Amino acid sequence: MKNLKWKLLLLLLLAVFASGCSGQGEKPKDERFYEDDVTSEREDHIVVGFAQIGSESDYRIANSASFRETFCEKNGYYLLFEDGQQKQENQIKAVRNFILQEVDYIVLDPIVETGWDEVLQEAKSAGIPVILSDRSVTVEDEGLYTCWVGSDFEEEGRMAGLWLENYLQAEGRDEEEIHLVTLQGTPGSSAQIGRTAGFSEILQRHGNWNMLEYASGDFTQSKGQEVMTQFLKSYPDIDVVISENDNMTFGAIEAIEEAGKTCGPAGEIIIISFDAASEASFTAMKEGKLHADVECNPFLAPKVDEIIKRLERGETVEKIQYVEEQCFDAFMDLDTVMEERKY
Ligand code: GYE
Repeated sequence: MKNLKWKLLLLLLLAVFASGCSGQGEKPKDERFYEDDVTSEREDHIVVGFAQIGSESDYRIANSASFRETFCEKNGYYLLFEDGQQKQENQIKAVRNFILQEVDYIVLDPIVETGWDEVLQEAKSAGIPVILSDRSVTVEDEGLYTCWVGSDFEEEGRMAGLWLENYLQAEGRDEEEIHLVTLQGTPGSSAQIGRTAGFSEILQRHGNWNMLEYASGDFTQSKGQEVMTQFLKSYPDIDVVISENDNMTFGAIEAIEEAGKTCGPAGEIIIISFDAASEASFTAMKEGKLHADVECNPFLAPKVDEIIKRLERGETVEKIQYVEEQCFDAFMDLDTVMEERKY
């Protein structure tokens, strides 16, 4: 009898011990990956791999800063930041690397829209959600990414076109033959495709608007300056420059001044830009060198953070999430605009 009691007690202890250890043979996902090279700090955080495009513009610098600030350890994240140096192949490598590292989420800012099917399929097969930020992709299966948060680039293009329409009308030039050139962003990028398409919608409404040429300045100041210099050589009678980002605009202004011409409300050529993401854009408007600037909000990381938190709680998220934007111009009280602006 006494013996039986002890045996039962022993069995009970074994059962308790076994249940307390259950699952210990198999380490959680993050631990398996990080056991060699990663400190315990990472284990307690949500690991996010961010495949950034590069550092081609003021927008991009602000966008990277937004990610580094938001996805910090204090906020519960461990951020793996990869700079693609303006090359899609580098971004694809970065995504593959994130998959190998078994990150919890991948955030991708795709330099161009096409060419992502394969690597996104790999992420999907690995069970890693992909959030697109800023630019988007064109893929066969929309299920290859969880959602996209960014700007409505077509709407931005339309805003630029409508601004020009109103301005020319106010100046009494709505019947005049108007010669335009466009400095485009990186060919095939969402920002280039959308802005060109949106502006072209308004362009088509005006038989007297003559678009002389589209050429890419790749969203950089140096190429913007180079292309504008060529435009000025080819066309002596440019009335309007549409420049698909501010850094190309800064280059274009230099090219215009070097050619002995002037632009902005204080000059001859009308110039319209996109981004308004840095003080320099407002300075150009205040100095009368730039007419209008359509805002493109680079502070997307808090939105992505919100999305990840929702996914962590098992909630569903909207597939496309646009940020709100507006158009600024040199005729506004820009000091007040800047003071009241959230960023
Ligand atoms: O306008 C430009 C940057 O994708 C919206 O990329 C972004 C664009 C932005 O280099 O300045």
